[in-house]
Amino acid sequence: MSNTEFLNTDPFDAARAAADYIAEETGFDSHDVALVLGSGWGEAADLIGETTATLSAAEVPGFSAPSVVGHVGTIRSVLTKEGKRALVLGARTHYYEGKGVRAVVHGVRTAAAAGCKTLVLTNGCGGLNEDWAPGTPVLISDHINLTATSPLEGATFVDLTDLYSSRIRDLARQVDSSLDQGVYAQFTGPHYETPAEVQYAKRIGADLVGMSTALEAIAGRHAGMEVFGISLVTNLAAGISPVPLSHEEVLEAGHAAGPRISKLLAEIIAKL
Ligand code: 8IG
Repeated sequence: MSNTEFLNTDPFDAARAAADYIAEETGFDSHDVALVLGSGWGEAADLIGETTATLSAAEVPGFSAPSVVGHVGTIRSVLTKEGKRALVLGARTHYYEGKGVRAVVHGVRTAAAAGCKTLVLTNGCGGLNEDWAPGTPVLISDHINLTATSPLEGATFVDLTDLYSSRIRDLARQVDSSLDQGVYAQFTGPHYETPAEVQYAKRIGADLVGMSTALEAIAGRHAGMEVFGISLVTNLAAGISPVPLSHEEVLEAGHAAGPRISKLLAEIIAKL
């Protein structure tokens, strides 16, 4: 069976297989908190603690190498100063890769199977609020799933009230009281929005637009984890800013904000 064919079987069996592999390779049967690092957040793992094992994502059952420049294809086991075990997923599969929703949430399900009780989702995204300069971190308070799909299959009716833990958002604001929060709309991408779509997102209540996170958060809640989401606004969304978007600009904003947001994330995780 090839590495990703695992996902054609039961997705929870696939997650179990991946978690077993991770336990074997890292030497730890259980992890406490999972972190998914999105655009701009790649350096964060270094400040969280000591990396005790680094796996290439492509070697772990059901995972594949990332297809986006700026995304890191590793899975790391990190020991925090507080003695927590963090599983750092540098390799997110995006819906636009066309591998299906099971592949998108495989990392989240693997984290749950590895014992993680907390799921920290980070991303780079577009901002609708002009006060948020590129490089501004924003807490996710809720989401709007515009992908027209779900990671859940069958009659799986999961409540998503307070999906994004208000407890952890409060902890984050203890670290930095200036943190704003907003509603994240997940588009499928990979194209950025048109200005009209950005206006639509604004009218239906979105503050942030991106191509990840919502599907993962749903899978995380379904798996019983406490979910925390934080976005890095790397660009003003199309039409909000007078200049066109570019992936280079996104990488640059992420890079510039890197040290500050990494420290922020490390301090939040220390408080969990
Ligand atoms: I980074 O402006 C990043 N990701 N959909 N729109 C969407 N995704 C993004 C954006 C953006 N910026």
